[in-house]
This record gives sequence, C-alpha cells and structure tokens, in this order.
Amino acid sequence: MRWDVLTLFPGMLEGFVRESMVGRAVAAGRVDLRVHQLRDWTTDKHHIVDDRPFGGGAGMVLKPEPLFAAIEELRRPETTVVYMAPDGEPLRQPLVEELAGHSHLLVVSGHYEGIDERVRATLVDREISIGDYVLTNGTLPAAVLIDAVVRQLPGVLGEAQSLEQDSFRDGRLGIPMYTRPAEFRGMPVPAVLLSGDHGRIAAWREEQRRQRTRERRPDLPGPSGCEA
Ligand code: JCQ
Repeated sequence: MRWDVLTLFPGMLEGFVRESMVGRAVAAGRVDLRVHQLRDWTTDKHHIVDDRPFGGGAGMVLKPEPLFAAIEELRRPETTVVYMAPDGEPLRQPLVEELAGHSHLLVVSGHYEGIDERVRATLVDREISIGDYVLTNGTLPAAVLIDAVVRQLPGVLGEAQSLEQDSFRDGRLGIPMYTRPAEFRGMPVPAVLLSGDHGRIAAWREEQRRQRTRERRPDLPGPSGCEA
C-alpha cells in the first residue's frame, strides 16, 4: 500500500514511523510511505503557505496554490485524497477497514484555521475526523489514520487472530485480558480462563463483551446479522 502525506511538520511523522509497527511494515516492504513538506511546493522567496481569511477573523488559512501544485503532482488515477479535519466524517473501524482496501492514499494535513475551501471542493475525496476536539494541525490525525489502517494489512500484525479480537471489530468493545501470574496482589484471574474449557471460555468472553458494551458504550451498533 502506498501513502503520501503532505504536512508542514514532517518530523512529527518521521519519529512515529521509525518507532512503531508502521516502521516495521515499511521496512518489510508492505507499505511505501512518503512524507512531504508542503513548503516544497511554494514558489516565493519566503516559502509562504498561509494567508489571512477573506471576510476577516482570527487565524490563517493554507493558500490554495501550494496545495494544488502538491496534490496534482502526487496523485495518480487510483489515488484517494484524504483531508484530516474536525468537521470530517468520524473515523470508525468500518471506515478503517474500507481504507485498508485502497492502493494509494494521499493525506493532507491542515494547519491554522484549515485550508482554502476550493481545495476541499475540487481535490479532496474524503474528509476524516479522528474525534470531536480541535488540534493545532492535522499531522497527529494523519498518524492515527496511518496506524489504524496499516495494522489491518495482511502480515503487519503477528497473527491474523489478533485482529478478530479487536474492540469495535463487530461493533462492540473488547474482552478483559489476563496474563501470568494467576494471582497478583490478592487478585485472582477469573477461574474460567484457567479451566481449559474452550466452550465455557468463549461463552464467558461473549458475556463480558455484551455487558461491557452495554455499560460503557450503549451507543455502539452492536453485533449485526443472525447473532443479534
Ligand atoms: C482532526 N479531529 C480533530 C485541521 C482545521 C483548527 O482547525 C483545524 C484543525 C485541523 C487539525 O485536525 C484536527 C482534527 N480530527 O484538529 C483543520
């Protein structure tokens, strides 16, 4: 899978990529990830990427010219151009899984009050939000998107099984997990998990998922289809 990221802060992504499983996927050749400095597409002496908003108001807006030049150079026929923004479509696991099927994502990270609306109207295919709060720029949201999508790619996680156990996989939260020791500071691991009875373990886990989702996230869609 090919990724290009357009940002004013390439160093933020380079550290993350170097230190994470995304970096492993890049080293293994499963992901081709290129981070670009938006200023490289400016043509003026001072490499200016922003300007004051028409109509007045506080803050600055990313100018259309460098964004048009960069996106038109980096995109190909199969490319999906993604803009990270608080007013985008909320990022949830089904969208993550859909994006994992794309061959080329070009992620645009905004700054200040955002980017000129004409870029969004004509060049951006999808606008995605990572949550209902405001950050100073879209580079951490881009990192979040990359991490969530890349871990879905075949062979990036150790076992395919670990994806099946994910929270949100079937619209519900994950299960409680324990490891050794079987008792720690007076707290025992639930006996059923030590029983070796795979049928009872599966039933217990199913009940935990149901209870936890109901208590903590009654808003989640829940399991769909015949098991509902
Ligand atoms: C993405 N959730 C929050 C982009 C404008 C200040 O306004 C803007 C901020 C950004 C950075 O992205 C986010 C974000 N998902 O803040 C455009």
